[in-house]
Amino acid sequence: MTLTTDAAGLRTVALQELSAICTLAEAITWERTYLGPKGEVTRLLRGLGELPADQRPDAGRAAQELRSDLQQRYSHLRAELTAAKLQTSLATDTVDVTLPGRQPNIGVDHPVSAMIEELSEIFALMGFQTVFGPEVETGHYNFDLLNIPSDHPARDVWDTIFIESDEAEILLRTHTSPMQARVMEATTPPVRVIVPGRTYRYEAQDASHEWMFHQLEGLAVDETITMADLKGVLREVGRQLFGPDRKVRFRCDYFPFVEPGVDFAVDCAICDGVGCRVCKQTGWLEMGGAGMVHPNVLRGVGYDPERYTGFAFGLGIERMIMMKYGVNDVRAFAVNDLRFLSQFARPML
Ligand code: 2NL
Repeated sequence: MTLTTDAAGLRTVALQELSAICTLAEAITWERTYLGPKGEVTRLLRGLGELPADQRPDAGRAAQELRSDLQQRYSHLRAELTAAKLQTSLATDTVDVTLPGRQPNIGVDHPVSAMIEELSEIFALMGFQTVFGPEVETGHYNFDLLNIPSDHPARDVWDTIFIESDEAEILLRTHTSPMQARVMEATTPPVRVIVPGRTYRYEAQDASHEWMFHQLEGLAVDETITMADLKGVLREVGRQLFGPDRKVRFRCDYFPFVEPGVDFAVDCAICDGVGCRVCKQTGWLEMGGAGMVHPNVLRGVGYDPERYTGFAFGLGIERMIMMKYGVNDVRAFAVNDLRFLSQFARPML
């Protein structure tokens, strides 16, 4: 068998195989088998040197022709298969650009944050600034300036969480009033602020008691502030929060930092004051306490009680949410269970 026949035989086999190829992968394998460095055509070309000299020119020409012919056919087929593959993916891997996108889960405010935000907006419209203060306080700001003497039961270790210290009396604030005392010390009236934030009590926990909860206290001091301002502001808050038809009730109460003192309640929006589970059949929901700032408190921060008067109030944030949405266990706020928290999702503004 001469090398020319060898070239012809190789062509027949190679072309036969080539005609059966349907995929790019098959084409690449074919190219390696015949045209690659260890391929059949390459082997044929290398064998030329061993032929008798008179046969070399013809055999060489035949082998070169075979190589360039196969190379041409290969690149042609390869281009065809590449184009076909693109056509297939264009037809099947379609993207419908008119479909709505997937909604990313961006989360929602914690109900406590949302309630603080809602109250801040209500008070801002009445001229109150929102300020925040330290959670670690001194007995001076948390008690002394608020007219709570050293023998007052609220100062008892059973109510206050103290921080060990050799110097001053350091504690976790039991209300946000100390920050209001700080604001008064630093400002000349008129003063109109609210202070929302965490407060702490050494307390056994149950459905209505937590050792940490959020309070919002407010304060207005000026030359002509009266009880009528207190009632007007808190009545407006009750209605903004629970609806324009609500009634707000004031009754006498005692707090050492005010005189006179009151508690205030809104008639239950769930039963319209008739009595239900949420208002415990009373028809009223207790919102918090308030009163005219005690002259001792005004004097303590350097204000002249003959010239200035003020009102102050305090309410519990978790309590307010529980009343508004009918939550029956305050402990739910600290658990971070998404089944609870996601119920308070508000549409984004
Ligand atoms: C309640 C009662 C109250 C105040 C807080 C206050 C603050 C200053 C001066 C005078 Cl700086 N008073 N705050 C007054 C009355 C009641 O809170 O039941 N809170 C949840």
